[in-house]
Amino acid sequence: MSERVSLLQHLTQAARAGQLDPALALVVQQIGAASREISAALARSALAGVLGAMDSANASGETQKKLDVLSNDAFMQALSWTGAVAGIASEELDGAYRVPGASGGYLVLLDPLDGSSNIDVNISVGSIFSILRAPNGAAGLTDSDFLQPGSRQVLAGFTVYGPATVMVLSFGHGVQGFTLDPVSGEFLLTQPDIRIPERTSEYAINASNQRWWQPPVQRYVSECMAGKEGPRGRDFNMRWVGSMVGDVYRLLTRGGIFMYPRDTKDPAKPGKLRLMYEANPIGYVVEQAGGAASTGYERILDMQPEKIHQRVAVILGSKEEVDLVVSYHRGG
Ligand code: P6P
Repeated sequence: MSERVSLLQHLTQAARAGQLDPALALVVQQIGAASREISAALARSALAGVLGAMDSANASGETQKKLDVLSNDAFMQALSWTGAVAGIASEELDGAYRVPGASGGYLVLLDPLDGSSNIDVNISVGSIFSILRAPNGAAGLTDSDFLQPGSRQVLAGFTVYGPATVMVLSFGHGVQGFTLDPVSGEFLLTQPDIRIPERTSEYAINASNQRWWQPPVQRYVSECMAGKEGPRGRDFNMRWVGSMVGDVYRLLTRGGIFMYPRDTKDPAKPGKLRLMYEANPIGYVVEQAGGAASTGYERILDMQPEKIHQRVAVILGSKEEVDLVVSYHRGG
């Protein structure tokens, strides 16, 4: 069997081709190192005593799981010495962390362990990462330096911890997938060019929120449920993992639309998911794979963030379906 390309080889080739700043190759390698540590901790789970909750809460007041804290620590340790990272923002940190003595020109935003409510029931979870340029380098870094539209991301991706641990990555030249070899500990290129099918017959949404959805989403989902006999003229399937990374990896692989729309359950909340470290990085990857990512009213990557932990409505995946849902939001 031909030798597979490792993550480091892929990053090095991209750097040599002028597609990637060599400093980012080291940062991504370190994201891989943290992902490997988290994957091992998840695999040992109860044996390592890492299940269950802490008696602490994160910046949004959500109870932290032990693995939320372990994962955040793993990324902070892996990234802080690279010299390339000036600051880190994380779902698990109240404000941005300024890396001591850093001279680097990049900012990293993280959801260290997304879907952690699934950990205790052994369902796939993931780490999500987004990288921006530090507008003023490391000098005088403030939280506002992170508040850049998702279109300014230079690199984004996620690691899904499922039956296999897979890192999905983009730095503006398509989307690649790297599978962790548990024997060698290396991430090896297994999907060199991930493309989302434009057409799909599979949607993902938490249907228990149906009574709070806005009319465009009510209409779209009811038409999917009407199937062949309805206006869509074909049957649809539904999936909901309860972990965004799990749903997104599936739609990247076989198509689909993922929705966590704005609803009236809590009118003060514009959505459940976070713009900076969930919607933006996932939206970047989805667009790079030929899909679309919208709030229903605007392209997610065009949004000007106001707060690091702000929430947003998310409708993303196969372009045909996202465009249809957006047209319904526009009264189509
Ligand atoms: P619900 C996990 O908590 C998360 O942020 C996403 O990963 C996931 O898609 C969503 O929330 C699940 O939300 O309301 O179905 O539990």
